[in-house]
Amino acid sequence: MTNLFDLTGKVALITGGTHGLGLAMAEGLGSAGAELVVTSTTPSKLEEAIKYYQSKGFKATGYIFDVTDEKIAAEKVAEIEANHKQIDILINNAGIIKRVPALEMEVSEFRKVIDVDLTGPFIMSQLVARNMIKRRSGKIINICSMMSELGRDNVVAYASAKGGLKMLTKNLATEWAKHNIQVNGIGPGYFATSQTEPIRVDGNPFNEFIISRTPEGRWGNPEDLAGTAIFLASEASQFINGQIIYVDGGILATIGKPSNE
Ligand code: GCO
Repeated sequence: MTNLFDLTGKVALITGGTHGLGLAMAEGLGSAGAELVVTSTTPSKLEEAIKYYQSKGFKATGYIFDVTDEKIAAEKVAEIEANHKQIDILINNAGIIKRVPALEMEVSEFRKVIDVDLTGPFIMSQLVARNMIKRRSGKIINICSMMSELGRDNVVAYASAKGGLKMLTKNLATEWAKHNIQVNGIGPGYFATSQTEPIRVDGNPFNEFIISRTPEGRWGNPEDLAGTAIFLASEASQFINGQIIYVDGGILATIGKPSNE
């Protein structure tokens, strides 16, 4: 039986793949044989990430551009396809969060989060799908969130974007499955990354809350995501479409339990 999880010969484009969850998923795909193409808007972070991937023996290239700028993104995707044969796998990982009470959030702040976390994945998916459709093959993986399913104080824009990203995933699957493109999502639970650092500090009530709310009793580690990313990027998931796989330590499985248990 061939190795269904082998990504040798595949080109994987990971947006925001310079740190945290993006880096962990990129490293997973690289370890499965994929060539890595990573985007960022921060040259220093990109340079450091590419050096890291190359130190692991992966073929890795970086491109600086903002996924919300459809004109630049179109130029860059064309450049990537010219330089790297084709894009077999797209991981829409780039995202931002703004933690502000809904009543205090500036509309401009709301729009910015929606633009990066939802419009950006739409732009990138549309751009890579054109040649995936011609080749009748492609994998698109959208990085959703617990907030694709649940609300929480102070993340109204992020939750709205991630809820939308879940439905973007289902809708693109509906339209593109007939072209043998699999469009799925990964919903990370609460992971120990720079994005969650402010709410993870010892003594922060939210830190204890998440640990108590997660049946596995811990924050996720970025490497906990690599296997699911490889799975959804590989031949092992050819008949999976429009699904969000939650890698959450069990959070969504439970209502939780009283603190005295
Ligand atoms: C927050 C966290 C979450 C996590 C993740 C959960 O402020 O609630 O940052 O948004 O990052 O998205 O799935």
